[in-house]
Amino acid sequence: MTAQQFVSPNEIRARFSHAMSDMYQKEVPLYGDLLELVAETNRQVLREDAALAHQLQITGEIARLAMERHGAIRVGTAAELATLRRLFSVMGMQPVGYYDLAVAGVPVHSTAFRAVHEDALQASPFRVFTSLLRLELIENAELRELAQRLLARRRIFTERALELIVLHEAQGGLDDAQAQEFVEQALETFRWHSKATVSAAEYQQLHDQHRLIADVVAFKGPHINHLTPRTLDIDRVQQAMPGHGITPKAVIEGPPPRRRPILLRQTSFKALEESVDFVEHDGSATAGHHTARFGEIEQRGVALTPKGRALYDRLLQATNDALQAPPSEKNAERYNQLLAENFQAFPDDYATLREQQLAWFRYFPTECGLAAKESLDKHSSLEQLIEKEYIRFQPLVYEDFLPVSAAGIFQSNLGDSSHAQYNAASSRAAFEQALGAEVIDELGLYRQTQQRSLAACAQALGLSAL
Ligand code: OOG
Ligand code: NI
Repeated sequence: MTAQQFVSPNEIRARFSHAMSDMYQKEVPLYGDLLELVAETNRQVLREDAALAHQLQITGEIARLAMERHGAIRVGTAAELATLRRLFSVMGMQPVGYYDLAVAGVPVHSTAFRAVHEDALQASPFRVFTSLLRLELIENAELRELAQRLLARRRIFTERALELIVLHEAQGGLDDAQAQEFVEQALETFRWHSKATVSAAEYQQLHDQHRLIADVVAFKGPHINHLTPRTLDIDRVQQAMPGHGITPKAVIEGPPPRRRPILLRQTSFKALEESVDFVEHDGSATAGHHTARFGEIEQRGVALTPKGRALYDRLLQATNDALQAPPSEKNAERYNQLLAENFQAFPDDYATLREQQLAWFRYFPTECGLAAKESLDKHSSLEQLIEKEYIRFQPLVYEDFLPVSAAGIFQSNLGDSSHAQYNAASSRAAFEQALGAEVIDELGLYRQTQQRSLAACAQALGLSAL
């Protein structure tokens, strides 16, 4: 088979993302309502804010906005995680970043599977936040063994999905029919199963240890627990949610509202109580409930350099220290006020963010730069070319997640009562061993994208380098 006959990983990812969204819409109808609300709000914002519309046109984000989603799943074993890595690889998704959530009282550590090159992200920005349960954090030995037994027994991938992964690895791609079948088969892993694999009593035991443990261990597979569209104005959607029968959590995670958004802001609506059947040891079924799946929206802003990220982390920490309690409904107003006050120290215009090297940018040659190509001083610096308006810069969008925010999203769906304490050391090496690969450093990816945009400018303007 020649490479020409293979469907590109970008195309498989786009098809999968679409299929996943269709499936989740059927499973959780409220998600469909949320999609409509977000799409309508995005249209309004683009109508009102011509400058933003122009910016998204130049960066290309306008074309991906309507299809942009992230999902989240939780798995229980190293083997499950390692096979997921191979499954996502068929779709051109690689593990980026390490997130330790144990420090925030959630017994998991995570990575995000996503495309890594700006062209691939443009084709389909679909990402999946993927968490591995840290069974070693279950103190009760008996319960830990029960969890291990249950996990060892289950098979979360279909036989055909596994075959197609192997085929992809052997021949270097999938043809159209194989790609189609792969999408259908891969989707099965993420489907919701209302029939649990445990008895009602076992479920209760797992649940009492931590709700998350029951969610991971008591079911056939790692059901997708939310799918998140990207909005251009999260405050507006948050305010409109109750009018559409959707109740959001008390505070928006991440930075405060700004003129120039940075990183990521997120809010979710509470997990739904769903009917499930537990399986008793005599084979009979017991009706019960489980809460797992929820909805979330996000607003993405410019990615930060290590210096910018350090400033962000410091200001967020100062806010939480001043609040002296986890943000909740009770202290939401004060939290928002403290957050806004603290973040006044974070410059809020792109020129300063760039000058102070707090954020990443992409550079583009302008019309007049291209027109002046022949007469350009070949030794011009980037700053001179920007000054002359031969080159302009646009924010490079943040493609990743934030550990404190992710913990807040987990917590809001596990109930505020489950603020556990774990003292275990962060364990990136153990995570990578389970994954069977190292996670990619996201900062390197942003640096490369910025660098490629400079190289493209130099080439377009006939300069040897920039
Ligand atoms: C993942 C929660 C984190 C986000 O967007 O930060 C997350 C989960 O609940 O499994 O999705
Ligand atoms: Ni999420």
